Amino acid sequence: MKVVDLENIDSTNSYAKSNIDTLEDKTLVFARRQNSGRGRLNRSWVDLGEGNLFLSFVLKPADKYRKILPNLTQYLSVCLCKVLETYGLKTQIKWPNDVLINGKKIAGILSETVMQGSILKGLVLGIGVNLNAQKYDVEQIPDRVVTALNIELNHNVDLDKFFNELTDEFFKGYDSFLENGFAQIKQDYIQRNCFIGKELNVQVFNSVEKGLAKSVNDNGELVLLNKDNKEIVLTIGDIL
Ligand code: BT5
Repeated sequence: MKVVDLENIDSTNSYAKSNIDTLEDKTLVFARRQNSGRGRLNRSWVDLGEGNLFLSFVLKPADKYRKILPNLTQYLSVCLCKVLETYGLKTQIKWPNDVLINGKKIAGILSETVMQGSILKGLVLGIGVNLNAQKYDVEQIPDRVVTALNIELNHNVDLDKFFNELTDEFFKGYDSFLENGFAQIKQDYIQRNCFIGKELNVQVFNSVEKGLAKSVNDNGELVLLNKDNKEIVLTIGDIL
């Protein structure tokens, strides 16, 4: 496992994508500061100062594993929960991969594939975790109620230690996850969920699907029951 350790970069995901040809499988692109972090759908990821985690995993799995690649964000969310729990916190997962503490967002995950025609050149799995932030700064983030690990614990957190804990947890089960897919983590995922049994509105591209969250199936998809008791199976979306 190689680490590219950057002082300051626009986005670790952008760096990894631009350098995908020269970066080996399982390289970690890590930056101390990130000035144009990206979320999904052109949203941005705010750098809350020194001591926060900005990391991208560069993964080049064999083509036969292609169908489980979308589940890697869910795998990473479970790994993150396990690490956060070692700090004595209770974690929750909001489908597909939001990790919450006391209902507040502490991390974000962005998965991007790099293709050349129909050939998969690699997958860039980026994660930002708020480890050391000021209360005032997290309150400035729009649209979401946000927290940071130091705020929950009332003391600062060692970034390098957390980096090692998260990457160790990730690679401990990564090879077997490629073989087993979502089934490997289904139980760990479901036991932390905060949405099953609730009436949800889920934004899927330009429409909103409404229904009772029934389950997450073996492919990691969200199963809703609509008002006619019909099942709607969602592969992607944002719970509103
Ligand atoms: C995400 O997008 O949550 C994925 C964020 C991924 C960030 C990492 S950092 C390393 C790597 N390099 C990158 O450039 N990106 C990845 P999304 O679900 O679209 O959520 C974005 C929303 O989260 C924003 O619109 C804000 O409401 C909120 N947000 C922004 N910064 C935040 C922060 N530091 N902590 C918590 N929430 C934040």
